[in-house]
Parts: sequence; C-alpha cells; structure tokens
Amino acid sequence: MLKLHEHDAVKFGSFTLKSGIESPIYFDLRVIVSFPDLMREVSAQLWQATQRAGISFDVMCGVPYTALPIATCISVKENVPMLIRRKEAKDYGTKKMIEGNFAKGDTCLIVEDVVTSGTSVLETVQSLTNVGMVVKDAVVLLDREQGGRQNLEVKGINLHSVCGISELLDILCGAGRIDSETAAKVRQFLASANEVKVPQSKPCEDGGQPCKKQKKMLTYQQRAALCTHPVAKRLFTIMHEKRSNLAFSVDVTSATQLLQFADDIGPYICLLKTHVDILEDFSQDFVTRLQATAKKHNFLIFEDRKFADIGQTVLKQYISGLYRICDWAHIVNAHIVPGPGVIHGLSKVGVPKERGCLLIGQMSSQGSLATGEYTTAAVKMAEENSNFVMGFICQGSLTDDPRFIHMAPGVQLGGSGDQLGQQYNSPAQMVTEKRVDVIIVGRGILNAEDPVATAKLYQHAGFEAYENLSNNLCFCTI
Ligand code: 5BU
Repeated sequence: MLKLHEHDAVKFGSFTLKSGIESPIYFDLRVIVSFPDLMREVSAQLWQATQRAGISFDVMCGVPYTALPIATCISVKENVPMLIRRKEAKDYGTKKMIEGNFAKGDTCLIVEDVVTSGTSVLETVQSLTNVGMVVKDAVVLLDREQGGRQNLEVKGINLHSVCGISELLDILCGAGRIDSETAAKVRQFLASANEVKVPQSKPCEDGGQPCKKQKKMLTYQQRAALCTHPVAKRLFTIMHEKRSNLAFSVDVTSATQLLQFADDIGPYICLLKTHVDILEDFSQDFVTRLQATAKKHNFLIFEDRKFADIGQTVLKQYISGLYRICDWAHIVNAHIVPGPGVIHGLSKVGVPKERGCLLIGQMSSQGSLATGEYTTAAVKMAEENSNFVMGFICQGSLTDDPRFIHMAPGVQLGGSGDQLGQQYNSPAQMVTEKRVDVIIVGRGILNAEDPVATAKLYQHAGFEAYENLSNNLCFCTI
C-alpha cells in the first residue's frame, strides 16, 4: 500500500473532478504497469488473499482493462490458466465475448483492481456465466467500501479484498505518509460521496476542462413538470418516486406466470412491457389482474405491439379484436414506415383515452434498417404529433427536447447478443454513454437464477447511471 502511494497510484491533495467537486483523494491504478516491482507486489498480494480465503478455481479472469495485466502476472507466476473478457459488446454482435480455453461448469475467479459499486465485476461475471462458467469469488486490491461488497453478495459473489479504504488510510497515517487531518477529510468526503452516490468509475483530470460528453441534464422530476403529455408526465414522476428507470420485458407465454412476475418484480420497475399475442391463455380476467398489479406497485403497462399499417387498420387493431389493447395499455409503439397515418389512426382513440405512443426510431437488432434519415424522420413525426407521441424506442438519445422519453431495448449486464440478431449494451452504456432514459430488460432478468434480486441489480445499475449524469459528474472510463 505504501508503494502504491509512492508511485502515485493513490494521491492526496485537492483534485477538481469534472463535476467541479473537490476531492481529497484520487486513485489511478493504471500507473502500476510502469513499475514491474509494484506489479509483482500487487499480484502477490492478490494471490495471497485468494490463498487466505481458501478459494478453489479452475481459471482466472481480470476485469478489463487495469486488472488484465495483473491477472496475467498471477497466471504466469502461479501457473493458473487465464481468460480474457472482451469489453466491446456493440460491434461484436454474437461473436465471442470470452477468449481462452474453458469448459462449461469451470469455476472462474474474477480479479479486479478497485471495487466501488461492483458493476464492472458483475458485467464480467455475466459474460462468464453466459458461456456456462461458474463464478463464486472475486479478488480485489482495493475496496472503496461504497456498496460493492453488498451488491456482489446479492449475486452470490464473495469479495475478497487485499485492503479496504479505511485500512489504507490507517496504514498511510501510521507510516506518517498522511496526517490524521487528511485521513479525516477523506473519510468525511467518502461518507458524503456515498450519500450522493458518487459515480463508480474513476474521475479524470485534464486541466478541469468540461468533459465533452457531459451536458447539464434535467432530472426526471424537472422533466415531469415540463411535460404536457399525461403519460410522459406520469412516467417521469414514477421514475423519480420509485428511483427506477427499469422497464421489465416479461416475454413469457403463460398469463399466470406473467402475473406472478409482475407482482414479484413490480416494486423495482417503472414500466412493464408485454407481448400479449404470445400468451397462450389471454383473458379479460388477466387484463383486470394485470391492471390491479400495476396499480398496486405503481408501474405503467407498455404493450410492445409495433403497429405498422395504414391508419384505419391500426385503429381497429388498437381498439378491437381479442386484446382490445387501448383499454389497458398505457403505452404502445409504432413503426413509422407507413408514414404519419399510423400515428393519426392510433391517436383517434389514444388521445381521448390519455394513452401514449412511442415511435420506433432505432432497433437493437443486428442489421436494422432504422438508421440515418429514417431515424431523423421519426423525430420529425414525433414533434409534429406530440399530443400522442411521448418518445422513442431507440438505442441512444435522438433529440434534446426533454419532454420526449427515450427507451432502449437490448440491455443486459455482460451479454453481447443472442443467436437471432439481438445485440446488448449494459445499463451504464445505455444511460450514461447513449443517454437513454429507460432501459428495457427481458431475458437478463427472466433467465436469471434469482429474477427478483437481478431486477434490483438492474434497477440500481440503471438509476445509478442516471444519477451520475444528473449530478453532472464525470465518469470517463479507461
Ligand atoms: P431481451 O430478452 O432483453 O432481449 O428482450 C428485449 C425485448 O425488447 C423483446 O421483447 C423484444 O421484442 C423487444 N425489442 C427489442 O429487443 N429490440 C427492439 O429494437 C425493439 C423491441 Br423495437
């Protein structure tokens, strides 16, 4: 720990974060690659931590990027095979996320440099479990003691740390490297940072210039106040009150199972997305019970019907037939390929019934044609029909108008895609990098061993990413 301080991997002083917040401590573990003796020491300490904990595993995987060389050092020295996890999900589609040799059922140890909330570790865990590996333990050099241990525990991962931040302060204080006043200042800063949920990633410093990616952002509450669209206003209010920007796509074929999921996951979501035409036992009773569950847990219902016909036909599809979607779905969506008539048809009953519509501006599937001018046309159509259109299904922010809400499907922790063209991004990528408001998660929750705990995790990851933005903090990743 003293050497880390010597080599400026841990610094004390006054650091202006991009947000303008003054921080008395700064970590940059990336520098250790420049000091072979320190790399050896860090790797040895991590290995000893695994030995002390008596963990057994078949392979190791470092969380990209800082922990990759550390894991490599341990692998070579201790003769333990290693895997590499790709970080770039977007361009790889269904291609391999994990490189190296392994067999289904192999146990993998995660190696990380610093843990804050644990999201980066969990993304790596998800990639590994997606290919059939078992992950029970993660070893970390420094635990910032900001909830990571608890978040990992929820997912059944034990965190073994070489050092916690409190201990680090004690060591440095004891060695006379910092005075007790500095240590107290850091403890106080971390306590208040925990209260306001400081971003988990590392602050960057480049002369205090504002980060290009950052723009002052309105909160959900402020956006609710700006909205005249009744459904958008209600949804932003729910997102603010429930601290959730998570929509759950409950793609099951049994109405009973759907209702059970709605009741179990309901407390953690702002929106439940359905495909009622896949239900084998749809009934009016199901509708009544779904509405009661939505009321009980305060979420809205979005039927992902993707209307795509002439106005007259979509109007009939919306109000009649077996499903009578307009009677119960607060929100529906539409393709813009038929032109504005599709919106005019739906809005005939949608507006008087105070329903909302999302236009499909982009899709998450590989090779989607909804790009470029098509997407621009969707924004124009939304602006021209804002009494009914409340936002977009998209893969990134399409307009700065804060009254429109952006919802993104194709969200999973650690997944890259499925075999049929679906492509995934993580909650943080969607919310902080791509600036979407609502993350839509289906199989990430449905296929989890513990769907309720996993829904909580997605809620936390999505909302934390939003808070990072709305606090206007910098969270450049390495
Ligand atoms: P998944 O299990 O998280 O992959 O489910 C995604 C859901 O979102 C599923 O119901 C899709 O029909 C839906 N979806 C999508 O994945 N991509 C899109 O571009 C659109 C909808 Br539009």
